[in-house]
Amino acid sequence: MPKIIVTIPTWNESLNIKLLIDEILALKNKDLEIVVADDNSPDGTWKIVEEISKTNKKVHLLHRVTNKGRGLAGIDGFKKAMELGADIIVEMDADFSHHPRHIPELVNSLQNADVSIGSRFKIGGYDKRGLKRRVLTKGSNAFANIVLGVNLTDPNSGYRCYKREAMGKIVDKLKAPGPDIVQDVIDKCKINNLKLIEIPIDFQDRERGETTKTFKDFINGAVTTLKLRFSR
Ligand SMILES: Nc1nc2c(ncn2[C@@H]2O[C@H](COP(=O)(O)OP(=O)(O)OP(=O)(O)O)[C@@H](O)[C@H]2O)c(=O)[nH]1
Ligand SMILES: [Mg+2]
Repeated sequence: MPKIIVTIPTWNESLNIKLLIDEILALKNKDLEIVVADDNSPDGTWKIVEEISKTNKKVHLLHRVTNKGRGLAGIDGFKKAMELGADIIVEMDADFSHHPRHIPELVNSLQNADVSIGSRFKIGGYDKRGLKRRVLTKGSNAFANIVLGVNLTDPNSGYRCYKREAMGKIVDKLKAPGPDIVQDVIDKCKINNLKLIEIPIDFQDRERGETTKTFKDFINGAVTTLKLRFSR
């Protein structure tokens, strides 16, 4: 069976991370492992993962102490998964917005694609957040589609699944330090002609822990998207 590695970037997710790891392991896939890429979170998220990893060899901690950032941690998580011999790499958030129950479907859909994306807006999917966040995401999605030349219902979704070969083609080219990593990945997929497929997901707002997302992140995402397009 292919080896699946689920990568999770974390910043202050002490209220979520153990629950999430338990849910992922409850999928009972013996070929599945987890890499948590934590930026030395002040709330001790990394200590929780370190403890779990001592008794469960399927759980790996990437304890980052320099270059904090959602994107940089995500890239390091991908590299670690490649090093560990992943055939398939999943990336997801730690706050249960991305529920682990979608992992099997994302993995199975790679039979017809190089990369699969969990979409909040494909028919059958659902975005349970408030109107303001939905409108911002939809606007940002439309912008990414036009500028990067893709046609996806949710190009900004951070719930994704990659074949090893696909990840091998893009990982060394990724540079975005922050949440703009989602657009960077789409740009590299497009440049490398990777086949993308979308799977509807139920997306819910975080219930525990605090948001790190600011309006500045949305602006920065748009600026990065333009820079990516014009540096092709
Ligand atoms: N390693 C690392 N992870 C981060 C950083 N910032 C955010 N994350 C993680 O990236 C994922 C997405 O971040 P969120 O804060 O949930 O961002 P969001 O989903 O856009 O916004 P909310 O859910 O409203 O908070 C979560 O697992 C965070 O813990 C960071 O600087 N470093
Ligand atoms: Mg979130």
